[in-house]
Amino acid sequence: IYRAAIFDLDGVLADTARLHLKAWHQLAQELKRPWAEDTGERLKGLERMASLEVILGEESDRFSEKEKIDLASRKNSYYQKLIRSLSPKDLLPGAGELLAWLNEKQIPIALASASKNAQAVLQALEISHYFSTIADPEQSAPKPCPDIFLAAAQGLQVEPELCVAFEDAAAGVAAIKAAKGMTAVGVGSENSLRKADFIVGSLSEFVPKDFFLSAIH
Ligand code: B16
Ligand code: MG
Repeated sequence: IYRAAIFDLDGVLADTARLHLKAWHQLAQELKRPWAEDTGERLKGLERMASLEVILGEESDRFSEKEKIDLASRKNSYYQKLIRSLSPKDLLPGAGELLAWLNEKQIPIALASASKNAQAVLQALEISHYFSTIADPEQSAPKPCPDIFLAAAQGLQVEPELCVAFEDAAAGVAAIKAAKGMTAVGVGSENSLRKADFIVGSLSEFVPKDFFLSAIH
């Protein structure tokens, strides 16, 4: 029985993975980089500079650090333009219902997203008020390091082994599994999420009353 929930954002709560992908694709085209079929899967959950390395591939060495920072911020400007059109209808299936259920049962909720745009996305989706704490990705080593999930648990003041965390990316599941006994729920296609303790196709398949002890008795 668990006492708190920790969520990844892109690909778990919000249908933004496709927007990240679109922005990277635009940059890749401008750089005339080839676009492999599995690029989307490989980019999931990676922080911005690590994602850029995936896009640059073997041409990475041809760019200076300064040029890479400029390329990453160019991608970010494309992404920020895309997220301006987000609204509550871009919540993924079951996300709004699960957050509302947890909130009603007074089970604390944290965010553990690698995205520096997370606050803007939460606001656009109108779900900011559900979160007791938002772990700061700038203060944590990137996933698959467990840091951001541990920071989220600490922010909630709940032991990691009493937290369930939700992830759509292999790197994120690895981060949860390294977080001192935290339980991982993989959201999405089984293949990339095999290391999770539980796997659901979407959050609408997750049955919260089987996992959480309500703070209200
Ligand atoms: P930003 P998550 C991750 O968010 C995304 O999955 C990943 O595609 C993105 O590159 C990363 O955030 C950084 O985002 O460029 O906005 O800082 O899945 O950890 O919620
Ligand atoms: Mg994600």
